[in-house]
Amino acid sequence: MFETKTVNGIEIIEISNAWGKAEISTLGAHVMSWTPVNEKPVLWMSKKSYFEPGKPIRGGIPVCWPWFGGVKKPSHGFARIEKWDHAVYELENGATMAVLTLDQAELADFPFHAQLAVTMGKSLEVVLTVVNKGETPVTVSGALHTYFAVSDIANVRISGLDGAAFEDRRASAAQVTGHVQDGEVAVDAEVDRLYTSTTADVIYSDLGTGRSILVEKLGSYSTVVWNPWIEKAKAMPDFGDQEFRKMICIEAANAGSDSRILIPGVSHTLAQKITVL
Ligand code: TA6
Repeated sequence: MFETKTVNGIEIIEISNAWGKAEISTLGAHVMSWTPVNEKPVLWMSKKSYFEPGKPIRGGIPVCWPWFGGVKKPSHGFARIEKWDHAVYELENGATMAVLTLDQAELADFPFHAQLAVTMGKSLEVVLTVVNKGETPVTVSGALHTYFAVSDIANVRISGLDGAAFEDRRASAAQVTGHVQDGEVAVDAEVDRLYTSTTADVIYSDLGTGRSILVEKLGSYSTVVWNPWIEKAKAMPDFGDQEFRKMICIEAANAGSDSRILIPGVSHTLAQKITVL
């Protein structure tokens, strides 16, 4: 079943079924929370997040499109700060699907149609499908910028990226390229890594709760792992100074060399599927 409520003039879709419950903001087509039945919340949300038109929500699953990062303003594209239309469907297997759409041509320098399909069943599946409705190819980048809730960042171990090349995107990095992941990813300082050529599934384990979560993806050769740590957390007004201890971002991306050329009329899909093991 689903209901909608309005907060600050923004419609929030609340879905619940036998598998759990979730909230999706129509501002940004943004999954704000997901709590499987008999589980603690899977996604993290800052207690200081903005929730107003034109500002990104800090937590959940930001939809970064049609560009990733600060290559242009607004950072991570306009999709996450625009209001999307929505429809909700109850599926035969007991899952619930919310379909959100955006196609305001004036937002981009090319006409497009974007759709985000969020299906909540045993897993949470988030599928971004985009189409270039113009006459010429355009290059886009993006990510499903998922913030996961953790007991403490010191308890996080991420497997599945061993041997993968990555770019160290911290401002303090002595060297950006030429890194290779050695074993599991653990975090004891700022981490801002773009793993540049991996389609691997990732499992992150929380040694504090004993919970492991499988993060699968589709339509992506790049994965981003981010934790701002102390200084960057302090520098963000919508991020509590100590909140970095309670989150890790694992993002299915089309970023860096994994940017995509959208041929007119040919769709591209970027998807992430999250399952509590
Ligand atoms: O995905 C990692 C990253 O690109 C970091 O460099 C940091 O900027 C983060 O995204 C958050 O970006 P935002 O624009 O949401 O503050």
